[in-house]
Amino acid sequence: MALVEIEVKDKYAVVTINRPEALNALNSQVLDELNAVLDGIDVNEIRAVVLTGAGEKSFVAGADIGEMSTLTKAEGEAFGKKGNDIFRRIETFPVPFIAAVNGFALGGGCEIAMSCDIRICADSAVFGQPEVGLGITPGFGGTQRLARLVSPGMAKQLIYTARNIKADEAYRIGLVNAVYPLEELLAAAEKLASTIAKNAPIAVRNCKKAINDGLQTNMDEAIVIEEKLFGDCFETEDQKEGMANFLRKKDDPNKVKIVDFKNK
Ligand code: CO8
Repeated sequence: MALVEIEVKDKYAVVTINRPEALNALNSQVLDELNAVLDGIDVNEIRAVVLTGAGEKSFVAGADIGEMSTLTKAEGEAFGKKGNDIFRRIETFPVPFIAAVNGFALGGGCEIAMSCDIRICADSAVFGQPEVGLGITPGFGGTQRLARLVSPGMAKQLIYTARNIKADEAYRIGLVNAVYPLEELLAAAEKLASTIAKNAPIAVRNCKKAINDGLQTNMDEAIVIEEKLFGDCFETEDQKEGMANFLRKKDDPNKVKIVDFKNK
């Protein structure tokens, strides 16, 4: 059985971390399989990805504590880099990722969710960075992404105390965009993915890059990043058809149609 599964749907995919007996904890094999799944995603076919965990209890309960317990300093750093490289791939992947957090999202689980573009969760979800209670720092981007996603003060409080929070608090501090009953979560995530997948893929991709790259720099440089990615959309088939469709609609409302964007 694969530890990471991918199911391709209509222009989007659902990727499932499938190690429920260990609450989907991330060991090296899971990370390698996740990397291979990312290698296999054809962005001409798949325009959004839902990431979730197998079972009803856990999204991802962190990096594998058993595997980490005997690491040397150098091995610890290498393991951190392994996770960071993959999570950074997700963060910069040319299609949006939606984390459907269906339970525990602790340590590396919270961190992989934070590398996704959008997080929604079940009302049973639990988030936290318990690392300092294990004698380590968050090592898959938690110190960086949590401080950027919520406030630095809130990130520091959560990380220093190693306190877990429930879905309602995660929503209140802006860590997730919405909370659903568990049985409705995946459908909600897929609906979001499907909605995104209907829009012009080059434009969506450029929005992701503009937001991500712009947040790393000052406003003067950020608006130049936007200008370039905005300009990059012009002369594409999708831009021409998207705008022509609007203009046809204006002439004759009966001509309204959903544009079948080609990613060209
Ligand atoms: N690693 C390995 N195994 C795990 C993990 C994990 N993170 N979490 C759960 N499991 C396993 C348990 O060992 C258990 O296995 P078994 O049945 O063989 O004993 C099985 O999953 C079920 O777990 P529990 O029996 O503990 O289930 P409970 O419902 O009682 O508790 C909890 C659920 C609260 C989620 C509990 O399992 C728990 O606290 N898990 C650990 C959570 C945690 O601390 N996560 C953070 C890990 S550190 C991390 O992620 C750092 C990331 C950066 C790494 C950088 C590297 C340098």
